[in-house]
Amino acid sequence: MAAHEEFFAGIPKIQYVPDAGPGDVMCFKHYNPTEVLMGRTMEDWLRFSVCYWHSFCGTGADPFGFPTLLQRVWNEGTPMEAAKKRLRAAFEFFTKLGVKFYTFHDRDMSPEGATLEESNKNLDEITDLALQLQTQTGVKVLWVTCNLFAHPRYMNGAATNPDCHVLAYAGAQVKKGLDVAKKLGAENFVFWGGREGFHSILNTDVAAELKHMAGFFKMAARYKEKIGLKCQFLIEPKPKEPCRHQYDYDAMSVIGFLKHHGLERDFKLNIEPNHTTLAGHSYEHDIVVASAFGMLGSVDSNTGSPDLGWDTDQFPMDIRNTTLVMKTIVEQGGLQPGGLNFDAKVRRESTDLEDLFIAHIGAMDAFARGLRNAVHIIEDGLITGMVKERYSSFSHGLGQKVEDGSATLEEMEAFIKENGEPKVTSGKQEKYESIFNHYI
Ligand code: XLS
Ligand code: NI
Ligand code: NI
Repeated sequence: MAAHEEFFAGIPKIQYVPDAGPGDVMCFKHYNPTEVLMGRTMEDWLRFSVCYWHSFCGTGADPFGFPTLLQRVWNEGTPMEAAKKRLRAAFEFFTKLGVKFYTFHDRDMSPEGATLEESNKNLDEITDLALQLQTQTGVKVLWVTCNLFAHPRYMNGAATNPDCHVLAYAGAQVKKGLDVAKKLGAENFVFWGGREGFHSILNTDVAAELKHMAGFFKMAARYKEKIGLKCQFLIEPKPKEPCRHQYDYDAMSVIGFLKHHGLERDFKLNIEPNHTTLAGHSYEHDIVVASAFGMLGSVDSNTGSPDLGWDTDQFPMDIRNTTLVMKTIVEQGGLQPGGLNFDAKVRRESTDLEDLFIAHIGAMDAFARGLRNAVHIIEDGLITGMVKERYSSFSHGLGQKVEDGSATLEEMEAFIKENGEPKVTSGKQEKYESIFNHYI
């Protein structure tokens, strides 16, 4: 292979150095990929993935200011030249970081052309290179998604657009996206409904839009079947931004939508905690809810600043949060074929190239610690035992009949006549919190 420009010169492959000091931020102090915990390697439990759009297309520009991340030389040149440089830079980064998966939108991998045919041709050319780099490095696609929100044609939505012409464009784009997923062996395919929602109820037919969206997903499921694409479909809930109201509000809304339209066998959920907190829930809430329904497919591991109130996509560094997330993931037996995708960007003030490494390493270590803590909690069994005991009245007698759905209101009445008033039982929240803190 011809020698290519090195984008992260001076940065070697990141190593696991457990006894490194507090100031050593260019090594893993907790993430030890080959270490086995509860019968599986850390690498397998965590399935880390780097996202293409923030880490390789982001410039640091925001609605108030110009680009700040000026060291991103891979953004230079014609759009197609930049697309190739960016891909090479990205694979150098994945390899040095030791991450085995990446995620991308069709339009951040290659530029949109003047026509659909031209956009598809660009995508063919760039994904040829992606396939070659995947083969060389062993890095795989965790998921692909189509950008159905940035182009002006999608300003009123894609699958929920009031104009079928726009919906058709989105369909054509998704068809190609699924072909690309097959070509690159993507393990999942994500639908994030960027502009599927509304700003004013006055100009919106909610029932029609939801029906069209369900129909759109059915077309995608049929095409996936037709081309023999094996990946898992995922929907990523988000409550607001860019629309005032987004249809995929949170995990529960999406699960209700999927079940209502008979789509629950075709889809799982990709949960992004920064979206969960925007919906007014706690960080781990939708991870737990999705998992409770057997619908947790993957995680966009990031965090927000609830004090700012928008999708800030920061790297997840909070050990309490990562512990709660990993507890749910381990309890459900892992995330595969999903993973932990860093849908996160360095702050626009974090302008050094090495900050991209520091951010990912810090977040990977935060998740490795979360995993260790979660395994510790689960193996000790103290909290699990207490929760089990709390629900023990459902394991026999009347409780068991409620559990299996055979109980009647007449039996409830007879039970109360015989047993009278229930005794109050402490919820013991502080005890649980105190025990949880012991593991952090
Ligand atoms: C935006 C979403 C987006 C999806 C992919 O808020 O998080 O980045 O993950 O389109
Ligand atoms: Ni996301
Ligand atoms: Ni997001």
